[in-house]
Amino acid sequence: MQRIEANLIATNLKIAIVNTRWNHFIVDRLVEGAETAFVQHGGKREDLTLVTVPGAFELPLVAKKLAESGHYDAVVCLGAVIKGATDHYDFVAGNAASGLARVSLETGVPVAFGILTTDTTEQAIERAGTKAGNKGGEALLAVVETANLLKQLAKHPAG
Ligand code: INI
Repeated sequence: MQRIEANLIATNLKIAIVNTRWNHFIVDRLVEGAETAFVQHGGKREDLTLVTVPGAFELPLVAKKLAESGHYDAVVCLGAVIKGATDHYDFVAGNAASGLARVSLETGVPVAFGILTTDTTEQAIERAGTKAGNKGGEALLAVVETANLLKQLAKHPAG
Protein backbone atom coordinates (compact mmCIF):
# COMPACT_ATOMS: atom_id res chain seq x y z
CA MET A 1 0.00 0.00 0.00
CA GLN A 2 1.29 3.43 -0.88
CA ARG A 3 0.58 6.04 1.72
CA ILE A 4 0.59 9.74 0.94
CA GLU A 5 0.72 12.03 3.92
CA ALA A 6 1.99 15.58 4.14
CA ASN A 7 4.15 17.29 6.71
CA LEU A 8 3.49 20.48 8.66
CA ILE A 9 6.50 22.40 7.37
CA ALA A 10 5.39 25.96 6.57
CA THR A 11 8.67 27.08 4.97
CA ASN A 12 8.05 28.62 1.52
CA LEU A 13 4.26 28.74 1.94
CA LYS A 14 2.45 32.03 1.41
CA ILE A 15 -0.75 32.28 3.37
CA ALA A 16 -3.54 34.86 3.54
CA ILE A 17 -5.36 35.19 6.84
CA VAL A 18 -8.79 36.80 6.72
CA ASN A 19 -10.17 37.91 10.06
CA THR A 20 -13.39 39.57 11.18
CA ARG A 21 -13.75 42.85 13.03
CA TRP A 22 -16.81 41.34 14.76
CA ASN A 23 -15.78 39.94 18.18
CA HIS A 24 -12.28 41.28 17.51
CA PHE A 25 -11.18 40.84 21.14
CA ILE A 26 -11.50 37.08 20.58
CA VAL A 27 -10.56 36.97 16.90
CA ASP A 28 -7.30 38.87 17.58
CA ARG A 29 -6.23 35.91 19.76
CA LEU A 30 -7.00 33.52 16.90
CA VAL A 31 -4.81 35.61 14.59
CA GLU A 32 -1.99 35.48 17.15
CA GLY A 33 -2.41 31.70 17.39
CA ALA A 34 -2.24 31.34 13.60
CA GLU A 35 0.85 33.56 13.32
CA THR A 36 2.63 31.73 16.15
CA ALA A 37 1.87 28.31 14.63
CA PHE A 38 3.11 29.48 11.22
CA VAL A 39 6.43 30.75 12.58
CA GLN A 40 6.88 27.69 14.85
CA HIS A 41 6.55 25.49 11.77
CA GLY A 42 9.18 27.34 9.77
CA GLY A 43 7.08 30.00 8.06
CA LYS A 44 8.35 33.53 7.54
CA ARG A 45 6.22 36.33 9.00
CA GLU A 46 6.55 38.30 5.74
CA ASP A 47 4.83 35.42 3.92
CA LEU A 48 1.62 36.07 5.88
CA THR A 49 -0.93 38.65 4.69
CA LEU A 50 -3.72 39.74 7.05
CA VAL A 51 -6.99 41.02 5.55
CA THR A 52 -9.88 42.25 7.73
CA VAL A 53 -13.59 41.97 6.86
CA PRO A 54 -16.60 43.25 8.85
CA GLY A 55 -18.15 39.91 9.88
CA ALA A 56 -18.15 36.17 9.24
CA PHE A 57 -20.76 36.55 6.51
CA GLU A 58 -18.23 38.52 4.43
CA LEU A 59 -15.45 35.91 4.75
CA PRO A 60 -16.30 33.71 1.72
CA LEU A 61 -16.25 36.51 -0.87
CA VAL A 62 -12.94 37.92 0.29
CA ALA A 63 -11.46 34.43 0.71
CA LYS A 64 -12.48 33.73 -2.91
CA LYS A 65 -10.73 36.86 -4.20
CA LEU A 66 -7.56 35.94 -2.34
CA ALA A 67 -7.69 32.29 -3.40
CA GLU A 68 -8.18 33.29 -7.05
CA SER A 69 -5.30 35.79 -6.96
CA GLY A 70 -2.73 33.03 -7.37
CA HIS A 71 -0.54 34.68 -4.71
CA TYR A 72 -1.35 32.32 -1.85
CA ASP A 73 -0.94 28.60 -1.17
CA ALA A 74 -3.83 28.73 1.29
CA VAL A 75 -6.34 31.02 2.98
CA VAL A 76 -7.18 30.89 6.69
CA CYS A 77 -10.48 32.44 7.76
CA LEU A 78 -10.80 33.43 11.39
CA GLY A 79 -13.90 34.67 13.18
CA ALA A 80 -16.31 34.07 16.04
CA VAL A 81 -20.06 33.73 15.80
CA ILE A 82 -21.59 33.63 19.25
CA LYS A 83 -25.15 32.35 19.58
CA GLY A 84 -26.09 34.23 22.70
CA ALA A 85 -25.27 37.49 20.97
CA THR A 86 -27.34 37.13 17.82
CA ASP A 87 -30.68 35.98 16.46
CA HIS A 88 -29.27 35.31 13.02
CA TYR A 89 -26.49 33.02 14.30
CA ASP A 90 -27.61 30.13 12.09
CA PHE A 91 -27.63 32.23 8.92
CA VAL A 92 -24.26 33.86 9.59
CA ALA A 93 -22.50 30.68 10.73
CA GLY A 94 -24.19 28.44 8.15
CA ASN A 95 -23.50 30.70 5.20
CA ALA A 96 -19.91 31.26 6.26
CA ALA A 97 -19.33 27.49 6.52
CA SER A 98 -20.96 26.56 3.22
CA GLY A 99 -19.45 29.59 1.47
CA LEU A 100 -15.91 28.73 2.56
CA ALA A 101 -16.33 25.09 1.57
CA ARG A 102 -17.44 26.23 -1.90
CA VAL A 103 -14.51 28.63 -2.25
CA SER A 104 -12.08 25.85 -1.49
CA LEU A 105 -13.69 23.40 -3.93
CA GLU A 106 -14.14 25.96 -6.70
CA THR A 107 -10.63 27.41 -6.54
CA GLY A 108 -8.65 24.32 -5.52
CA VAL A 109 -6.95 26.40 -2.83
CA PRO A 110 -7.12 25.10 0.77
CA VAL A 111 -9.36 27.35 2.86
CA ALA A 112 -9.50 26.89 6.64
CA PHE A 113 -12.74 27.28 8.56
CA GLY A 114 -11.33 28.91 11.67
CA ILE A 115 -14.60 30.35 12.85
CA LEU A 116 -15.62 29.69 16.43
CA THR A 117 -19.34 28.89 16.65
CA THR A 118 -20.28 28.86 20.30
CA ASP A 119 -23.24 29.41 22.60
CA THR A 120 -21.41 31.82 24.86
CA THR A 121 -18.54 34.31 24.88
CA GLU A 122 -16.82 32.21 27.57
CA GLN A 123 -16.77 29.17 25.29
CA ALA A 124 -15.24 31.28 22.52
CA ILE A 125 -12.54 32.60 24.88
CA GLU A 126 -11.72 29.02 25.91
CA ARG A 127 -11.00 28.15 22.27
CA ALA A 128 -8.98 31.29 21.58
CA GLY A 129 -5.83 30.51 23.51
CA THR A 130 -7.04 29.64 27.01
CA LYS A 131 -8.51 26.31 28.28
CA ALA A 132 -9.21 24.60 24.99
CA GLY A 133 -6.18 25.54 22.89
CA ASN A 134 -6.15 28.02 20.05
CA LYS A 135 -8.36 27.21 17.08
CA GLY A 136 -6.54 29.85 15.00
CA GLY A 137 -3.33 27.84 15.26
CA GLU A 138 -5.19 24.63 14.48
CA ALA A 139 -6.82 26.18 11.40
CA LEU A 140 -3.44 27.42 10.15
CA LEU A 141 -1.85 23.99 10.53
CA ALA A 142 -4.77 22.32 8.76
CA VAL A 143 -4.11 24.36 5.60
CA VAL A 144 -0.32 23.99 5.86
CA GLU A 145 -0.82 20.23 5.79
CA THR A 146 -3.41 20.40 3.00
CA ALA A 147 -1.29 22.77 0.87
CA ASN A 148 1.71 20.46 1.27
CA LEU A 149 -0.46 17.47 0.44
CA LEU A 150 -1.71 19.10 -2.77
CA LYS A 151 1.90 19.83 -3.80
CA GLN A 152 2.78 16.20 -3.15
CA LEU A 153 -0.23 14.89 -5.11
CA ALA A 154 0.71 17.12 -8.04
CA LYS A 155 4.08 15.33 -8.24
CA HIS A 156 2.58 11.88 -7.74
CA PRO A 157 1.54 9.85 -10.82
CA ALA A 158 -2.02 9.56 -9.44
CA GLY A 159 -2.25 13.29 -8.65
N1 INI B 1 -20.68 38.43 12.51
C1 INI B 1 -19.74 37.71 13.16
O1 INI B 1 -18.64 37.51 12.63
N2 INI B 1 -19.99 37.21 14.40
C2 INI B 1 -21.19 37.39 15.01
O2 INI B 1 -21.36 36.88 16.17
C3 INI B 1 -22.18 38.14 14.35
N3 INI B 1 -23.45 38.40 14.98
O3 INI B 1 -23.56 38.15 16.19
O4 INI B 1 -24.40 38.86 14.35
C4 INI B 1 -21.90 38.66 13.06
N4 INI B 1 -22.83 39.37 12.38
C5 INI B 1 -22.48 40.21 11.25
C6 INI B 1 -22.46 39.46 9.92
O5 INI B 1 -21.32 38.60 9.83
C7 INI B 1 -22.38 40.43 8.73
O6 INI B 1 -21.23 41.24 8.88
C8 INI B 1 -23.61 41.35 8.66
O7 INI B 1 -24.80 40.57 8.64
C9 INI B 1 -23.55 42.19 7.36
O8 INI B 1 -23.50 41.37 6.20
